[in-house]
Amino acid sequence: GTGKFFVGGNWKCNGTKDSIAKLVGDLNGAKLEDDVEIIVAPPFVYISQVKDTLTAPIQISAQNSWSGKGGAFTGEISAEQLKDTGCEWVILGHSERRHVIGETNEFIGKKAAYALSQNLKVIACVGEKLEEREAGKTFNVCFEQLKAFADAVPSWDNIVIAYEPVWAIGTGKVATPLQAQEVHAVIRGWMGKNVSSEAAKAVRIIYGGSVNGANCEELAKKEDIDGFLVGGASLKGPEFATICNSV
Ligand code: G2H
Repeated sequence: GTGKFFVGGNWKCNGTKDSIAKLVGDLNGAKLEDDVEIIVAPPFVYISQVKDTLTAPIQISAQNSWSGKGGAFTGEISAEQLKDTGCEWVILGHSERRHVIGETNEFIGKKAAYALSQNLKVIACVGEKLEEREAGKTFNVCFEQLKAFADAVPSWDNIVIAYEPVWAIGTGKVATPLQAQEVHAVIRGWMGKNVSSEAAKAVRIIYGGSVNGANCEELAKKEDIDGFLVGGASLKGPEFATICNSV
């Protein structure tokens, strides 16, 4: 894609006030390259703490958002509230929300459209489960997930696509650079056919799933890998900085 290399730290449901203060301190002290766009996604309750203490050139993302305007939706957080607390991004369609919480393609599409309407940028996650890969369905699963986003959103200008094969998430089993590149190229091809050739060229497609300081450099060399979404390794400041600087 055109645009800067993009690295996201998805902290998931981890951290305490103290551990997050330490992590933010490490990020503030890290040397981060200028030619990379970096975001971190803290749990909702720590977003304000991170916003108030982060001095490094890092934007803040949420890990989820409600599918419409706020109101009587107990336990949900609206896109307006995320903007109000200083978030610029939201991660949607993460496999943990799809497969642990049970969010559907359609619901995720609706969330993406609403987030964009409130000027939040979206990290749109797609990826196949192990049995789907083994059954030769990887591309079709990704296409269905992409189509649900495409059907719902007016434009892909403010979307980064994250390809995260479920079998590689938190397992230590990273996709090989070839495996990741293959799917990224196919996703770009799908964008060309189903959205526009301009969007296909411009969109950044980042890889997620057991990325760490040791495997990031080889992955980053691949033509269609435009960055990373990092879980476990993003909880360690120095290692996350290494990943940010991998290109
Ligand atoms: C994939 C990734 C971050 P991890 O979920 O979104 O997590 O790097 O721990 O596999």
